[in-house]
Order: sequence, then structure tokens, then C-alpha cells
Amino acid sequence: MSKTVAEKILSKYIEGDYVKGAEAELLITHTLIQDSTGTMADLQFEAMGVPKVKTELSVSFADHNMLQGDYKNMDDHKYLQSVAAKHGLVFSRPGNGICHQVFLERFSKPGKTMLGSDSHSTSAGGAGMIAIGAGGLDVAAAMAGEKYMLILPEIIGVKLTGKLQTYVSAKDVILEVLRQIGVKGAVGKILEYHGPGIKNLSVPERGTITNMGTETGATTSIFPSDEETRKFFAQQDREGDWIEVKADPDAMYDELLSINLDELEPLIALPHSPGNVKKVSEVEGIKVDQVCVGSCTNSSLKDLKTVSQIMKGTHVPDQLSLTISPGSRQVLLHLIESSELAYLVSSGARILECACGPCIGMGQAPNTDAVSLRTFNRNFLARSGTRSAQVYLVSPETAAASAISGVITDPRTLGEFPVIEMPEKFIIDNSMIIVPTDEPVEVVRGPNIKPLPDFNPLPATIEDEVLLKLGNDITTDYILAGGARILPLRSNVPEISKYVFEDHELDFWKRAQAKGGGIIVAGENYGQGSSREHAALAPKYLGISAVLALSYARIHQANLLNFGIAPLIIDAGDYEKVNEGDNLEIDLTDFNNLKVVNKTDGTSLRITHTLTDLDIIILKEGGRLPYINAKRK
Ligand code: MIC
Ligand code: SF4
Repeated sequence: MSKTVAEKILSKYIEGDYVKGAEAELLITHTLIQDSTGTMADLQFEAMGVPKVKTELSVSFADHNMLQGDYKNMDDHKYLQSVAAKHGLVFSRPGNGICHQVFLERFSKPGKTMLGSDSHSTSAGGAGMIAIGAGGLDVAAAMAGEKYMLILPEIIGVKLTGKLQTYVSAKDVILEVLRQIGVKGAVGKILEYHGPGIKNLSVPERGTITNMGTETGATTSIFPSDEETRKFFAQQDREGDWIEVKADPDAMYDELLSINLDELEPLIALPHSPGNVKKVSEVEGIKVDQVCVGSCTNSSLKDLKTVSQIMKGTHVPDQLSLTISPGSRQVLLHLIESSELAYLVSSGARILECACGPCIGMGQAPNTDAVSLRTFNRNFLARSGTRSAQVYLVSPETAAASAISGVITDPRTLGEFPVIEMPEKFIIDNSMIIVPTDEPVEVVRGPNIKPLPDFNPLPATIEDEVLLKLGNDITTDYILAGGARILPLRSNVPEISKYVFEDHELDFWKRAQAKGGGIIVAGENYGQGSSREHAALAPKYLGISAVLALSYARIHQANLLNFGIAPLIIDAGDYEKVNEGDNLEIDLTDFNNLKVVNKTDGTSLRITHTLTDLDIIILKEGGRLPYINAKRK
């Protein structure tokens, strides 16, 4: 039978046929962890007692927790580096770049499977790899050689025709996808790009599109591995890692989207959702306080050369702050070599290190009520570090045009497009990548590294109060924020749990602990966004026993299950009726017939679930770690 690119790769790494909707065990060849999720992943990997990683390649990055306000972040980095050396992971040192940019450049491999403890691991789909974001525990399990349980997704074919016009770029393509299908349009599906337009997109441009595909809820996004891909691998001096992976000519997609690149215009996501997309021309003229260029979505060499060439000979207005975060040292070295870094500096740009930086609120929080234009992928309320800020998501071209004028500007008004000269070969400097050896290594555990808490198995009956009733699209940033204040606590569950739902209710943790735990009720797409398992782990620490939501984002549902919180589905009518403060009794004896009584008003609630038989076993054992360890004994 003819197959799409995603079906071809997935079929190679599962047992049996690709049956959509069926659960499969996927063999993972590559893994990625980064510092904000990686400390927990490493602690869990250590708890599995496996001496060396069992993948073809596992890479550990330090790119998120880069502000060293005290000892904590550097403690975490020392821990990650020593675990990598001891257990056979490659370590990309702080300063080497953002995990997804560096992975694409130096480690991606067409035709293989990658599991990453970061939701934007999908960037590597730009190089023809099946790359999936997951919670740290799932990635730790993959490092230990466990297969990844995946409901085999349907495939949405995104047909690209034509060629992007000047001042329109890859970011506008993914914003157009988001405009068409929204932030839950591809939950449980794969976005696969095809059509004559793809040959006009380089691998880093494809990476921008697959990266931000995560914002549609997609399991992953992928491009074929073709001649463009081969060229990229040759430029990276890695042609030996390239293979061709193409869809069969008569491959069928379950759904189709199409985009004519010739007709695409510069787009912009308005506050506070990546799905809130309009044409830039519709919102032109709004005064801008801050422009931030960078993040794993738009920090490739082409992106930054474009910004630099547009900024050349200009200067930012007195009231506007422009920051630039290169995606990797490779990108930065090229900008230095070509003098394009000088154009940026001369234009008044503030050059930040090669890291996530402002994207995760690690510095550069905007001023009160600011308008901030960012080339990033998420503009959730308060993620920038300033609750009153209005964050817009744009392409590098729109960012640069607006940085010059001081107001939101359609870049096509700038006139002639500058010449962007890309190098024949990229500068290869692996000196900040540490490859493990057989030398004995002691793991370095500073005081910020706290052991994993133990949790009890789920009881047969839960009797708890509804502590919170929430609406639709609750993000994991809302459940547990990132940012400079909270990220340093990622390896310390008791401490970080004090910030759970902090933006919703200050000191929620105290109420949760005083009640001895409770239940969360929520609307559609609960847990959208980041893969941070802390958004399940910390609530678990506070005693949250179950979530009753209308639907879930894929990674968060898996994280809840992994830590033994029951992710159940509430009927829409009953969602309306249930109130904060109600006492519920959930009888979990038979998952085919869940009995839930609202003891406050005596009514019954209709509750279902999408859990597999194995999920139910895992849940009953108290989560995936006790399950894996019991299986290994
Ligand atoms: C994000 O963009 O939200 C993050 C920070 O990269 C997260 C990971 C994390 O929360 O540490 C993600 O996308 O998974
Ligand atoms: Fe880092 Fe932002 Fe990318 Fe997350 S989305 S990996 S915080 S750059």
C-alpha cells in the first residue's frame, strides 16, 4: 500500500501495520532533553537504574535556564553534564545554542524517530525525521530503551504550491496553518507538507514550520527528505547522515489543507493566542515598545541575516528596545564573519546569548502595558513575564520593519528586498559539544537537585473536593509558569509546587494542601502548550487526584497519567452543572463504567476517558515510573 512520509517512517519503527487510531509501541532512535525539563528526566532515568542510554543518540542541552541569578541554574547544568558523561549522552554546553536549532544543524537524521522533552522537538521534522515532544519521564524511558506508546495519528496533508513573495516567509506559512485550523485543529494528528511549493523552502525554513506546528496541537509535523534536505546536510558537512524519504506518488492523506505561497501575505498572531491570526496590514500602526528576534522558531542564519540586512543603516526609535538571540553559535559565528552582527549592533539592537531567553521569560520582560512583537511561537498571557503586556507573534521581516518604524508595519512597504547571501558551507565548530567517554564519572548533585518524591498508588475510590473550575485552552504555562523566578526550581518539586496556578489564585498551593488535595475541572484542550511535566508533577505533589476536562492536549494528558493523576473526560452538560467546592466521589473500580456522584447535590456525573488498558494499569500503579520499575524487577 502506498504511504506518506510519516507512515513510512513510523511503520519502520512499530510492530505490525500502521492502523490509524490503534495504539502502537514506537521504537525511538534519538532523544533530546533540555535543562528545564532535563533535570527531572535525568532524575527519572537514574531511578530506572540503566547504566548507559540505549538509543542510537541521546543529546542533553542547556539553553533555557541561562540566567544565573544564584547557584541553582548552574547547579542544574553541572548535574546534567555529569549525568550525560556517566550515562552516555552527548552534552551541548550552555552558550552552544537552542536545543532545536542545534539538533537540526548537528544531530537530525532523516528517516529516524526522535522523542524530546520539549514540545517544539518537532523542529527536526523539517529534516524528514519523526520528532515528537513528550514529558520528561517518557523521554527518560526512551533513553532506557522503553518503547513509546503512541496512538497512530491520522495525517493531514498540507499542500504547498507557488513560491513565497519577498518579505513573506516560513513563519507566515505556519501562521496561515494556524489561521485555518486554530490551536486544537490537529490534536492527535500529523501535519505532513507536500506539493510543488516545498522545493522552494530550505531545511531551516521547514524547521520554522514544523516547530510551530506544535501550536495546532499536532503530534508532529514533517517534510520529506529531498534534494533540499541533502543540500542542507552537505552544508553541515553531514551528507553521510542524509537519506531520501519521500511519500509514494499516490499516497493518501486523511484531510487536506492547501496554501498557495504566491498569494500569502505577512501575518501576525494577536494577543494572547498563537491561533489569533490576522494580516499584518489589518493591524498596522500600533505603537511598539519591544521587538524580540530569536527563539527556536526564527533564529536560523537566514532569519537573522534577513533582520540584519533590513536593519542595516537604520536605527531603532528612542522608545523601542530590540533584542536578538541567535539560535546557535554556528549562526552567531556566521553573523560575525559577514559583519552582519555589526549592522545589528549599529542599529541599536541588544545582542543576547544563543539561548531561549525572552521566549520563556528568562529576562527581557516588557514594560507595563507594553506592545511586544516577537518572532517566537507562543504569546500566552503573562508568558513574557509581564501580565499587562500585549505580545504579538510575527516573522523576522515584520519584526525588523516594525523595529525601524516603531509601529506595527507590513514589511512589504519597505521597498526593494535586500540580497541575502547564504554560505556554501556552514562553519562547523563542535567545541561546545561534549561527547561521552568510558572514563568513570561522579554525578554532581548541588543543593538544588532534590530527589523525586514518592507517590502512592491511586485508590479505588477518590473522594475529593473540586478545588478549581477552569475554562477552555488552559495552558501548562498557566498551570505552572516558566520565567526567571520559577524555572530554577524545576529540579525541586516541593518548592516549585508553591507556584501551581499562581496566576489564577495566589497561594493556591496552601489551599490545596490544607484540603489534602482535590479535583480540577476544566474545559476543552486542557494542558495546551509546553511539555513541562511539572504541570502534572507539582499538582500531584499537592494532592490533585483527578482532572475532569472536556478534552486534553496530547502531551499533558500523558503527563497526568505518568504521575498517577486520573485524566477523565466530563460530559459537556455536567461540566456546566458542577461547581467549585462540590464534593465528588469517583469509583474507579471499573473504567468501562465509571461511577461519579456529586455528593453536594446528590446528582451523578457522566464521566468517560480515552485511556487504553495499559494506561489504566499504569494509573492504578501510581504512574509510569513505579510501573516501569515493577516491570524491570
Ligand atoms: C516552552 O516553550 O514552553 C518550553 C519552555 O520550551 C517548554 C518546555 C518547558 O516547559 O521546560 C516546551 O515547549 O515544552
Ligand atoms: Fe526555548 Fe522558546 Fe523554543 Fe521553548 S519555544 S524551546 S522556550 S525558544
